Amino acid sequence: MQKEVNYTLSGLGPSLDQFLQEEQQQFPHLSKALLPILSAIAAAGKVINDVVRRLDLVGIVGSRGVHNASGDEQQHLDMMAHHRFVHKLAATQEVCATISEEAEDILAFPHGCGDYVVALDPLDGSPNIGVNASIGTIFSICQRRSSQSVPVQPEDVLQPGSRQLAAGYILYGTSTMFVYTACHGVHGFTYEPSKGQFFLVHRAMQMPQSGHTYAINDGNFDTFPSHVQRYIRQCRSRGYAARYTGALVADFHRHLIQGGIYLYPSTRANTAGKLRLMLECNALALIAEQAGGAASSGQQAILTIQPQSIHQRVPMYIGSASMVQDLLAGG
Ligand code: FBP
Repeated sequence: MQKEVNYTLSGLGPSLDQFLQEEQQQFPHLSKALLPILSAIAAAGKVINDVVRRLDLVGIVGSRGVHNASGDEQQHLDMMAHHRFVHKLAATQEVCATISEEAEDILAFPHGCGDYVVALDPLDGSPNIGVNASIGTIFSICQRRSSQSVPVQPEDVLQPGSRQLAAGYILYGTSTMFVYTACHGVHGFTYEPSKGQFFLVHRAMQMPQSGHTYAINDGNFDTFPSHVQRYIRQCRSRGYAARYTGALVADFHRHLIQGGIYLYPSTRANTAGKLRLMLECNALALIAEQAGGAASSGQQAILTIQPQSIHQRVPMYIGSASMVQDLLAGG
């Protein structure tokens, strides 16, 4: 009889809320609003996690038969996640507006107060929803630039990634993790359902300077720019592992832990790349740089790009610094 695997939850680290309070005390200049906003995002993530773990049972798999502002086919779970995050953010009274992959325009909250704007990809990796593969949520927090006395302006949301106050993601994987930075390092938390809380498991995460894994949709190889094709051939000749899950958050998280590079270049179908600067790239680029990694569009660092529109797409090469530099050197 195989010995039953026993584990205990003793010695759990601080919960996310406890850690956020500690960080606030350690860095008094951090906005007091970050705690309720990040807690609201985590709370919505717990609800999504609960649904994700029983998707086929609750009958929420499948397409709505419509397309979002980016032209992607909208899944029921996309919209359910969108509404859940927007509702929780509005309730904080700290957020004046959100932008979301699932909404065409700025969603200004009627209460009018709140000094912060949040950019969201409520559900990253939508093609994975119906096949029990990892999916994620990506978020980014900036301070509004216009006065609270006027309605939210486009310049309140169209800010370069370097102006983010905090950013992160939730990974609904084999376990559910919350990873964020408030520009004082990157910290990872694992959700414990029996306690209904995220608990610290990775303090001050550092992305390895190099790695032996690359993530790219090889099906588009023939349409990649020549320098990307050269780099992929180099990875193959070095015996690197190709790991592409179909969810940016899952691929990125692997590289944050083990080192590696994720590439989404321009392709025939997406000549400016597929990923959205405001809703996916900026948040992960801040995490990458805070953890010692790098993120580039091929032309410039992701965090320096001045956005022109909410759903603007950019190519992105993100991960271990030396791997991104190798790619750019061959560019
Ligand atoms: P969504 O936000 O619409 O899911 O698009 C982003 C994404 O799903 C990434 O998570 C993933 O890495 C990529 O698109 C997969 O795209 P493709 O199927 O073109 O390789």
